[in-house]
Amino acid sequence: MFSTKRTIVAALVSITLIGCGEATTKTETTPAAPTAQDAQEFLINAQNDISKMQVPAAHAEWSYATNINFDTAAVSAYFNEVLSTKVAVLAKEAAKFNDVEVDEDTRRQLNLLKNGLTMPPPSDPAKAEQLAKIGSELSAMYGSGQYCMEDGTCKSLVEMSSEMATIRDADTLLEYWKGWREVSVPMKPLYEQQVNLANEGAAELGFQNVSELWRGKYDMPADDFPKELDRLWGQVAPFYESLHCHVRAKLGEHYGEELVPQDQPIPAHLLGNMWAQTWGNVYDIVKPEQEMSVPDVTSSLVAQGYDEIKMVKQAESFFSSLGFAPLPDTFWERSMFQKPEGRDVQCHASAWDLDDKDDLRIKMCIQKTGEEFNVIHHELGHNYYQRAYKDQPLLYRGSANDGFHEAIGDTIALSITPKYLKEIGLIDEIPDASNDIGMLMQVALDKIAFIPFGLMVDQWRWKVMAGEVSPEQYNTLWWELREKYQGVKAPIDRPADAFDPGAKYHVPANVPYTRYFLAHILQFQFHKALCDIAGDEGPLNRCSIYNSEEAGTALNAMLEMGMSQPWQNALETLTGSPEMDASTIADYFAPLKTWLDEQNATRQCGW
Ligand code: X8Z
Ligand code: ZN
Repeated sequence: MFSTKRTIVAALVSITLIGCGEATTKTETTPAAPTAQDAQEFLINAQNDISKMQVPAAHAEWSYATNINFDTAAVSAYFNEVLSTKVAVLAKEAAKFNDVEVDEDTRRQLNLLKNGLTMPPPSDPAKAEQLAKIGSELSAMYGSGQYCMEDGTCKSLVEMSSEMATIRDADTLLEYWKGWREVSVPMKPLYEQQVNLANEGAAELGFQNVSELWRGKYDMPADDFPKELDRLWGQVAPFYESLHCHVRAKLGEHYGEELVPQDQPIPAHLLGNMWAQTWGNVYDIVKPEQEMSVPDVTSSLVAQGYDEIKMVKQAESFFSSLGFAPLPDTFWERSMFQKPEGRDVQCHASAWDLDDKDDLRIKMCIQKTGEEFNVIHHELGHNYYQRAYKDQPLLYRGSANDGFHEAIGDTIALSITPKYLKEIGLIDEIPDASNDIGMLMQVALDKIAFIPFGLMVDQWRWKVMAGEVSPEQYNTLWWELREKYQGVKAPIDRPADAFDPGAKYHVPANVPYTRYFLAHILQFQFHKALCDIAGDEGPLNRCSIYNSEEAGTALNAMLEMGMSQPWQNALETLTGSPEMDASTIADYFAPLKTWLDEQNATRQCGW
């Protein structure tokens, strides 16, 4: 749908929702007692209006994200304002048909129009302008952010992130951790204003606040959705706690228990990632003592001279092996694969569909690592999804729910198994089953460690948007949730003016985050379903669907539905069940869970 399409995917979020062009007179002449036919005509006109302006808006946004400066900021803020204002007007008009008896499709499209915006602008033009400007300012603060050290040298987020993956000196890690969080201090007053403005816009659309709007996009009542998340988290939490327990113990051995007390949350700077959201980079510290052969994709990529383009071509060829058409020439001409010299760009990876036809692109500052090889698959998953639903009506051009969009490329990346790596010549030998604990550990450090982070970000935002927490408490609440869900703590006392949520891209960029939590559950369900279809009877962690056109066809059948039906139907189409379910995760990692429980037998777990 228009709102999600460039949002997530393009990760532009706020602008994405920008919607449409010239006002039509048709909608204004709708008779006093509207009919079902009026509703259909209204939807046709609304979608035409939106699609007309979406393309130039997307170009403006692309120009901004790949070249952050005063002028590109002004143009993208302008389009954001105009389009989101138009969508808000149409969303209000859609309410006229609330009591009209219409068919299922019409009702679904009206509803999608009503709740499509992410940060709805108030109808007061000055306030709408203000909201758009704040959005682009926050985004620039993040994209051009850097940390300058005492000796005057400055480091970008990409540089610090890449160093934090391998640095094992706690002082340097702390310096970078702290340094990056200086970028978000000035965001706080803007963020506060933005919450108030978007809440005003949401109220005009009939929502209590932005929290209710965001929670209401999942084909179930907004208040039931958090319960669904609790249920899923309940399925994973015991496994997460086992992993946490082992990782904390090993970090304690490495850094000393004074730095890593064994009855407290883990200090957030020691996990190999700027936000402690994935832990795969500390595999060397937490790996099993018994020697395990685990493919080191980073070394193989480097040894074989892969450059950025070759990494993307390799990812494309996986999709081709499933029967997906190759990416268009324009993808290679127009994408941004590397950080350009001499200008600020938004390095956070994103995938774009600029015209709903075939102008697909990715924007990344690719690092030559196994981690980034996965991110490339993630981004291409968005592009193939976008292409699959491009012929749906505009309001259905989106994923079944936003977690689906985030899950597709990750699902493919779960098929980057030793068998596949050998097939494409990245490794010589497939390690035997005695190495599985090591390999499962490597995957769990990224996928399982992420899950509570994926959950807590919007637990924070929902409370903020609902006004349940005052701005003075924003940062305190952030750390309460980090401790509660992740068992991770700030390594040092946070200053009163800190705004640590702003140091995570999706907060200043207003990209909802629950989608990634859902994606981490869904991708295992998708992987299992596709492995079954591909006829792979081995253990799930060794299954690769590479070269299975049957799996590709089944996947495509779900992708091309877009959001034309409730996500439960889309899920059922691929997996046979309409329920999100984390029990596949338990199956996938079962041997690791047993191993962790043995390791933890004499440890005091929890925090
Ligand atoms: O933002 C992303 C993608 C773009 S949609 C790179 N991800 C989340 C993050 O980086 O925080 C993927 C996993 C979680
Ligand atoms: Zn994504």
